[in-house]
Amino acid sequence: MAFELSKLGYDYTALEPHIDARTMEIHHTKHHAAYTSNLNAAITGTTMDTKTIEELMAGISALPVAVRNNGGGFYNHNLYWDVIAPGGSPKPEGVLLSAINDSFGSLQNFQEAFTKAAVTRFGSGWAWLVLQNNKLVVSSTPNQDNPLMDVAEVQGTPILGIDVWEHAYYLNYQNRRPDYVNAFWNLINWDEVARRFKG
Ligand code: MN3
Repeated sequence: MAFELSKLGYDYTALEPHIDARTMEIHHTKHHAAYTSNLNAAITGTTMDTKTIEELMAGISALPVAVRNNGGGFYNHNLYWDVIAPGGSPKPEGVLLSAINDSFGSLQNFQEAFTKAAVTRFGSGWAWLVLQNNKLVVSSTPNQDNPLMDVAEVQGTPILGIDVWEHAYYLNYQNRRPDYVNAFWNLINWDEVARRFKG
């Protein structure tokens, strides 16, 4: 079963000025497309071919590094495109907001923790909001790892993620990763984060 490159629910221009159209187009049609095709190349003709992406992630320690890197890249970008949207959506509410308050004390505390994780992740990687045993935690992972992987320091279900590879922001922000992370708050699709929280 070949994995397919997802279609975005918005145009490449739609996230401007926070994320520019050229970055979006290259990120989706080059980077994400390459992870997808390289993942398919790594699993085709093997017993991995029948697994879901979540099943592959859960057993990643026993799988080839190409599946870790490209399967992670496939999964992570699918999540990333879904948890951002033009104009974002209103702040979290309901059970998600309650869970954020319970776990971090306040929405502001969570935002500070997530921003810190994103800004301080050394080199390429991701920062996450993770559902772990009915609690929310912030983590970060190197490269294309994610919290679904059995090798992750913090394991659980990612419900929000930010790509901090330079390819996600360099054309617009150059070395200014903190500016990109700050802009990300304007784009978060809290409805989608809440949907993932409820599972
Ligand atoms: Mn990326």
